[in-house]
Amino acid sequence: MSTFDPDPPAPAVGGSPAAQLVTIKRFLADRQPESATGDLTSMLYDLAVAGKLISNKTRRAGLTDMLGRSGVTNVQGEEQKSLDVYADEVIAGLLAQGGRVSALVSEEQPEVTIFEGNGPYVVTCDPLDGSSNIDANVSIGTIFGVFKQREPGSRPTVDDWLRPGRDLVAAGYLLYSTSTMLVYSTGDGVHAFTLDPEAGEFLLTWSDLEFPADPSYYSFNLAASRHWEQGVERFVHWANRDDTPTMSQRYIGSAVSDFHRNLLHGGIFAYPGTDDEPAGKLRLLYEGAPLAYLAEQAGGRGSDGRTSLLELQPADIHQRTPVFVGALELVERLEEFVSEPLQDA
Ligand code: AHM
Ligand code: MG
Repeated sequence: MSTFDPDPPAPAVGGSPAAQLVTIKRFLADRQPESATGDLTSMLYDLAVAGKLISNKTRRAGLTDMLGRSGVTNVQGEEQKSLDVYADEVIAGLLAQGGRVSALVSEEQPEVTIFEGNGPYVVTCDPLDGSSNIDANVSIGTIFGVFKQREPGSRPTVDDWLRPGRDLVAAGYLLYSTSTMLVYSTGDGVHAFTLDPEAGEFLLTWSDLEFPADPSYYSFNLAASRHWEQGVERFVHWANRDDTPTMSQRYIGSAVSDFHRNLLHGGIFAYPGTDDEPAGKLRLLYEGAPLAYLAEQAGGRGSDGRTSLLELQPADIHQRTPVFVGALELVERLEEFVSEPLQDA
């Protein structure tokens, strides 16, 4: 029988640590293919700027009373904005001004926002994911995915955003935690940057991140386990067994943070469907698909339990999906359990 070690050595990170100071601007410019117009690079830089502003507001949230819900009036008689609303406005404003984006799908908006200028990209985003954690000072994040318009330069149509994640040309997230990080991929690996708040620059921390070989964590909200389908429960039992790789259970309840930790240290993050909500809680276009894109770029996989999240065709911009995303062997193992015949209770 193996013994439980509550304080194991820090697991290895599967990526190349930065050997020198490289700003995100320099990195984006260096990695941009010669044939590229620079539109994608500029748009990613706009998102980095949005991340700086949101990070700044997040850090001051407790001081400026941004924690509450929107609609509250502050002492100056101005209507207070919650951080979710602020983040949504900052991202929409910067992308609109940047001129590279023609449409934005946001968790905060019931409909798609169309921008003037007909930039070639369509962005999907959850401006502030995990925001129910804000009042407890728990880390939160921004998730984004980027599609290229089918006919760049024309007015965007529904076919430009209701499309499978396989069509994404970039995805990433910002993580607002002890430090602020930007992690993104444009299809040539996953790269992570940390914001130096003094310099106001995102500096390269890891390039070409990959899930490490030995996974450390599984991240499921076990309180909901009695409502999952059997295969998901059986996976968790397997993950707990002595003869499987030793993994700890860690669940922050903030998808970006759970995904990020598992990307660095190996693992799987899940938000399964339940008997009440078979599609779960997370949204395909701006949560599931971008995280699955990053996972694939890091050698992993994102799945709804049966099919890659990147193959699913959304029928609605806010469509939900079960999400299992992380190291390849764990997601594939989960899919095996889900596909096995039901066992008697
Ligand atoms: P949100 O988009 O409304 O913030 O909800 C998504 C968040 C995820 O970050 C997190 O994984 C999940 O909700 C946690 O939900 P639960 O508390 O049901 O486990
Ligand atoms: Mg969310």
